[in-house]
This record gives sequence, structure tokens and C-alpha cells, in this order.
Amino acid sequence: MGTKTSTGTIIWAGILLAAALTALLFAGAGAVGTPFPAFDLFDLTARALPGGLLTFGIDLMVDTIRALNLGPTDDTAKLAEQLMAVGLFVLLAAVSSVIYFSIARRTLARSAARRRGGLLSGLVLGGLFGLPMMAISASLNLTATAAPVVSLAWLAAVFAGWGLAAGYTFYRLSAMSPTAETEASATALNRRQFLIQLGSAAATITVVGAGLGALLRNTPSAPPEEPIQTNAAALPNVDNAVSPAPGTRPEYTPLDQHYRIDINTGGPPRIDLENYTLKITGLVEEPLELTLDEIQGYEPMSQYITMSCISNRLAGDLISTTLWTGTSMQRILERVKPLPEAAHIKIKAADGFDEVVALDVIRQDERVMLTYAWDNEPLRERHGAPLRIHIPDLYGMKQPKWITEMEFISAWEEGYWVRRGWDKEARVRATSVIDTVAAEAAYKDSDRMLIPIGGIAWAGARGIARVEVQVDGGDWVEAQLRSPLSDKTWVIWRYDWPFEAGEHRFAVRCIESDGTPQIEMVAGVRPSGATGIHSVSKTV
Ligand SMILES: Nc1nc2c(c(=O)[nH]1)N[C@H]1C(S)=C(S)[C@@H](COP(=O)(O)O)O[C@H]1N2
Ligand SMILES: [Mo]
Repeated sequence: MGTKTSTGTIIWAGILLAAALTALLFAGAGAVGTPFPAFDLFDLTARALPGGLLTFGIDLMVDTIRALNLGPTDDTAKLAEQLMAVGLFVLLAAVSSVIYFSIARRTLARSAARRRGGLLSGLVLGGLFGLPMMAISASLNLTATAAPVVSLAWLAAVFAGWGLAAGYTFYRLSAMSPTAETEASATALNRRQFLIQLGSAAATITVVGAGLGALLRNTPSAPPEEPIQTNAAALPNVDNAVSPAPGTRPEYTPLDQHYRIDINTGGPPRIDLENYTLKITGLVEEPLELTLDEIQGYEPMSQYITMSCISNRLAGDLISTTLWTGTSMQRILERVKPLPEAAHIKIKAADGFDEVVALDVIRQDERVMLTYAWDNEPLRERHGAPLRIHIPDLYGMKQPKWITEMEFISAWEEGYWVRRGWDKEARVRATSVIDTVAAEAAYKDSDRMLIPIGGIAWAGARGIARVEVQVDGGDWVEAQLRSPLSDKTWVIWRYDWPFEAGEHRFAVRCIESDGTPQIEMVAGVRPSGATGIHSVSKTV
């Protein structure tokens, strides 16, 4: 590359090549299930980052999503994460090739064997960038379905191809550098032609590859085998006299809408369900491996459960309710017989996530449950198939999905998010939310007009005694409560407000079963979960 090849051209070529590389890798992941190193690199980065920085990044993302009203927090955040992963990867590849171009420009430009030198050095670039990426994917990727040799060969070929393309680009750009004034205009034309060719080839690969990858990627999971019951008609409180105010969220979350949060950029870890076993290790009389059939052989128990992410903002959408079915952990304890010195279980998951639960908690509460079904169908992949745990009264961060091993240990340890600065206990904070001020559903009651206001209140397994509503800073008035689906689900409340025209401010608070009032002081989600009073303004 001579003096006429501007830095701008070099950067432009680097970006084009990096985009094509990324799209090819993405297409391979979608078409044949090879690893997508961009996601693996991002997982590596996210896991290595200090907890505070990571939380700051996630917070920023969630706040942006909420501020811009970009849709459900969980899906949008996952998409944002994936776009950031792709951006980081493209950036790294582009920077690598720009560095390569500038080194080659200094060392090779005058060499007579520029073509061979370009291709060889390009191959070296491919190796220097590709080999670490392949190592990261080899050790971190949990989603690839292709055979390891296929993945290896494909990644090696794509990175080598990218390196060769960079080498060839260097050669073409440098070969066309003008050596004398007279050739200047002809070579400039050549260079422009080559750049146009490079641009269109790279753009085609990028668009086709990205499209193909996206198209083939999310093969929808098979329809549920036998949904036993998903309709509200069978819910335990159908006959309750208090009906939700119009616009209140569904009391029983449709499974497709249940929130989903986990640490995996590229999707759930793949688990071979055919050969799955749960390993029980550590301080037990009988270390063993339990098959799914064995676990399902115990008397099943079903519980309606509301679960929330500790990152759920006040009135956020990271909270849902469904029917959980599984085996009480007490049955498992009877089977494996913990040794006297065992005090906790370290629960390990296929994606590297882990948490710890005390044996005392299990002994005192039969409802701690190894869960294999949700909404009367086998647990879905994204929600932790084949096994996850339920521990009453705790935020989702304490409840691993995709469980592979339970190690009985003597001393408490910090779990995945606790090591990253979140609450050690993560007991849920009581919360209450206004879902609707249903002005359009106003109705006449004797001589007054009433407007139904409604929403949810939840205090984990501690239960809700009372919900109160306040209008324009006036007295707190008691709302009606619908009987909840269970003692661990949210309660639907409703207040039919004597209507007055104008703009009004509505606030809600709840009181737990034992009389503890909801914390009114405003706190953000980190480290212990959000608190504060939810209020909305509306002109009616
Ligand atoms: N293995 C594993 N389990 C996990 C997580 C994870 O990242 N990996 N995330 C936890 C968090 S933070 C939450 S809020 C819940 C969410 O469960 P859901 O996605 O099924 O709603 O899963 C928990 N269990
Ligand atoms: Mo969470």
C-alpha cells in the first residue's frame, strides 16, 4: 500500500471484511449449529467483568429499554446483549486487520513478492485472531449442536478465509499504488474498482449470511406434548367474587409471556435429555446419579408460584406466575441421606451458574421443590429443562435452572450473583403495582360513577393481608382482594373509585400477612431488590 492508500480506505476495508467474517460465522451457527464465537466472547467478557460494572451495564440497558418503551424487558435486553456481542466482535476483527494492514504496509509494500507475502501474512492474521476465538468457543460454548470436528473445521476455514481475504486486499491495494505520476489516474481507477468489488462482495456475504443465520436460528421448540390445563376455567379461584379491573395483567401468565432471564448470550445451554442424570455428590451417605424418571417417580406436587427477578424495577415486567410441578427436595434428602456435617447444597447448572441452599430451609419447608414441569408441560428449554429448583420467598437469582449437580457441603458459599455483589439472602421485597385506571370501564352505582382501578400485590411466600389505594395524597382506602391462586402468588386487587373529573394521582401500597407494611422508601434494584410506592397520574 503506497502513500495513496488512505487510512480511511484501510479502516473501511477492515470493517467490510470483519462484517463478512461475522455474518459467515453467524450463518454457520444457524445452518449447522457451529459455535458463534461473538456470543462466546461476550459471555467470557461478561463473566470476567467486576459485578458492579456488569450491573451498571445491565441497568443502563434496562433503563434505556424502559425509557424508549422498546418492548418486554427480557427479550429486548437479550437482543441488546447479542447486538453488543456482535458489535464487539466486529470491532475486534476490524481493529486486528487495520493493525495488520499498517504493519504490512511498512514491511511488505516494497517487496517484490507482495502477492505471496500478502497471502501468507494474511493467514497469520487469521490464526492470531481466530485461534484464541476458537479456544474461547471450545471452552465456553454451550449451544452448538454440530459435531466438534465439524465446528473446528468450519471455524478454522472461516478464520483462514478471512485472513486470506485481508492479505489479498493488502496485495491489491498495494499493487495498485502509483509508482509514477503518469500512472496515478489509472491506478486510482483500479483501486476504486477493487474497493467497489470488495465492498459488494463483503456486503453480499454480510447480508446473505446474517439473513440466513437469523432465518435458521430460532427453530421454534416443539409444541407441548399434552397440555393438561392452561385455561383459566380450571384455576382454583375461578368462582371468586372479586373480578380483576379491566386492564389488569393476566393472573396466570401465559407461558409464552413468562419472563426469562439468564446469563447466556447465545441461548440456553444444550443438555442431552436422553442421557440426563442429576449428580448428587459431596457429604452424603449415598452419592448417586438420579435419572429424570427416578425423580418423576416420586409423588408429584404442584404449586402456583409467582417468581420475580431481583432486577425487576418498581412496576417492571420481570415477574410472572405459573404452575410449577416437581418433587419435594425432602424426598431427595431421604434418598441420599446427608452426613451430619452437611449443612448446605451447592446447586450447579449446565451454564456455569450456581447457588447454595441451606439444608435447614429444605427440612423446614416441604415446598422447596425440584421442578420438571411448568404449566402442565415439561419444562421448556429456556426455563431450565429438564430440572430447576423452587425455593419459596426468594428472588429468581437464588433458583438455578438447568441443574446438573447437587453437592452437599458443610459451609455456606456465595452463589453466582452474590459473588457479583447482590444480596446474600435475596428474600423478595413486598411490592404492589397499579396496572390499570380503567376510565373506559366507568359504571354507575346508584347515583355515583365508579372507575375500576386494579393491579397486583406480592410478598413472596409471606402473603398479602391488605392493599390500600390513595388518590391525590388523600386517605389510604382499602382495596378489595381477589383470593390468590396460592399462598405464594401475587394477589389481584381492585378499587372502584368514586369518579371525579380532572387529573389525578393514584398510589398503591400493601401490607404483608403478619402486618409488615411495604417499604415506602425508594430503592433501586441493586443489591436487594426495588422498594417504593408505585403511583400513576391520569386525567379522567
Ligand atoms: N442456570 C441458571 N439458572 C438461573 C439463571 C441463570 O442465568 N442460569 N438466572 C436466574 C435468574 S437471575 C432468574 S430471575 C431466574 C429466571 O427464570 P426464568 O428465566 O425461567 O423466568 O432464573 C434463575 N436461574
Ligand atoms: Mo434475576
